[in-house]
Amino acid sequence: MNRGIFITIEGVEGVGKSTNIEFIKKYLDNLNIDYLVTREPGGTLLAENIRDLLLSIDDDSPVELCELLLIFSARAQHIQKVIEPALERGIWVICDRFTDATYAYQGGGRGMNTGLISELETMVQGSLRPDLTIILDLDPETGLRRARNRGELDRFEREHVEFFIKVREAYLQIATDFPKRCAVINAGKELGEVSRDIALLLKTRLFEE
Ligand code: Z5A
Repeated sequence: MNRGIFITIEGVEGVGKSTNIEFIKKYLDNLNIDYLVTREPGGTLLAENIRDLLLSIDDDSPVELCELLLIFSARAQHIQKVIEPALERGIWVICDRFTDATYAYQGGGRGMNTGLISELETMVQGSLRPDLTIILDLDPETGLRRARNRGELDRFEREHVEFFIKVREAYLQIATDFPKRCAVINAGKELGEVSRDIALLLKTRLFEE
């Protein structure tokens, strides 16, 4: 049996990941491909509890190193319990954020040492890397406007726009550094156009190579 394909979706706040994952699900349904959709931080009971700790706002918010280690703790659980078993069984995994988010948010946004992130990546993931990473690109002000229409803000959503500008720059740098794995999609277009661009990308990257 062929191993499943591992696809990750990334981008700044409110860029439309959840919306476009719904489109990807329909696309794969039409092709009768077996897949599961999951997210980070999260994807297992324990990892979702860690997510709550990371996003909640209280009097003892995590220091940067604590935040980074919590993210990789959740990831270790998620990989061993959900992602790897699915891929081994030939099931495709569509993941809303993965380690590129750590490079972008903790590395780019917070300015943490990317060498440390890379060491943790190797420790937690071994050789596991996504087969395809879709980076939805949007100016952060538009993304924040979209996201903030939804109501109460979590700990990340309260960051200033300058933080998200650095996050976006880090994502675009990742796309430049890993052109075979990553593709940048302009998420500022009308939703139907974004979906069409994603469909074309999936076709060319996954079914024509
Ligand atoms: N985080 C981290 O720091 N380090 C890590 O390693 C990881 C994560 C893995 C939670 O992530 C936080 O964790 C995240 C970074 C941190 N915080 N931030 N920022 P999350 O992915 O769960 O949270 P999120 O970024 O806040 O996702 P989101 O707000 O759910 O955004 P989205 O899924 O990208 O957007 P959406 O819900 O699909 O769309 C937002 C709205 O825009 C919605 O009303 C749509 O109808 C609308 N939309 C979507 N597309 C369009 C277009 N094309 N035109 C117009 N309107 C649109």
